[in-house]
Amino acid sequence: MSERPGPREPEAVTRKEATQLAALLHAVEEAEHLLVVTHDNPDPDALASAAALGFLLKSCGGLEPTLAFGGIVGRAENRALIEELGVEFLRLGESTEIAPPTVVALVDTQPRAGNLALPAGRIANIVIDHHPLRPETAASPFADVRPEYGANSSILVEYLRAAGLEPDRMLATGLFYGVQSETADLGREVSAADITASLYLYPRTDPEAYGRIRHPRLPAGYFRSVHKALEEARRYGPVIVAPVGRLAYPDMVAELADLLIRAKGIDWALALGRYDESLLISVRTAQPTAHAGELVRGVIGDRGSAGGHGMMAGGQVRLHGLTDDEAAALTESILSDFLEALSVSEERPASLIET
Ligand SMILES: [Mn+2]
Repeated sequence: MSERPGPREPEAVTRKEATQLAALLHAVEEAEHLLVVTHDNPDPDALASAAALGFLLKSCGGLEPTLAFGGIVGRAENRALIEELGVEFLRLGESTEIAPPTVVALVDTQPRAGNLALPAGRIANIVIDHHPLRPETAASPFADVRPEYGANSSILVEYLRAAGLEPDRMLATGLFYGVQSETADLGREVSAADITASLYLYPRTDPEAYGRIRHPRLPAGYFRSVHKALEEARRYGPVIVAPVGRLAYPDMVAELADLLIRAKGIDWALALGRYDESLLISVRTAQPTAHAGELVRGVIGDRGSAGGHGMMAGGQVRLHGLTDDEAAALTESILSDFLEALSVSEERPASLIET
């Protein structure tokens, strides 16, 4: 009988992981300060990754990390996550200055990703991400990009283990939630590494804290946006689109896309809405072999920025300086370009909830 490889021992550290860790620590050897930046309006995977890298480089590199992002966190689950993690995040603005001796690390994003508040011209010294590799990342002295990983948090778990560092309950809970939310409970774009990370993390979590993150109380704005999305949602064959107008908070579009992709018979869900001076777009697909990121990049083109994975993606288009009518026209044209790209522009729209 041939030997089959069993499930990987969560505690086993491979030589590759040890080498990666050594290279990462080498990249911060001369550093005095560390700034860990993740993408704007960060999701749980991004927040947990930032907290984990901060903990790692504080413990092994002796650095006092500042964690930061641009935009805001609106989703109640993500706000609860930050609270449970018990770490401070600095909000980066366009005018935020970063002193030169600071080592900048990006997590769950890459240089010039579009939704990143890193000042132009500032090189990221460290990049740890699981989105498709961007050419600009080649300029970073240390880059570890693994698009085959469902969650960036799973990469960070490997670094912690390689360093022999035990995450405390809050960090383990945050990382566990990061992996679960990013992979729809290990059901979307999941890799063996995400499962290994989850098995490692789960016994270290605080189940009550996890419950508080997973099932937070929701503000009225959430219900208003869901109500509006359900009313506005139109089906074009297997595609559902929901233009929701003004958003209560930016990450609401992702929340709505996650909700709408659960509709029976739907292969693609698209939610879009306005926040501040931007049109925000979130896309989900139920097709494991799809290329949602490429689709969104292709449709938005030079009208804005976009990125994502195979089954989830997002983008933003600046509406700055446009009148309400012009903004509405641009939104309509983006919407119809999506329908075109998904070959459903000939379909007759039908309401989701009215029969
Ligand atoms: Mn991620």
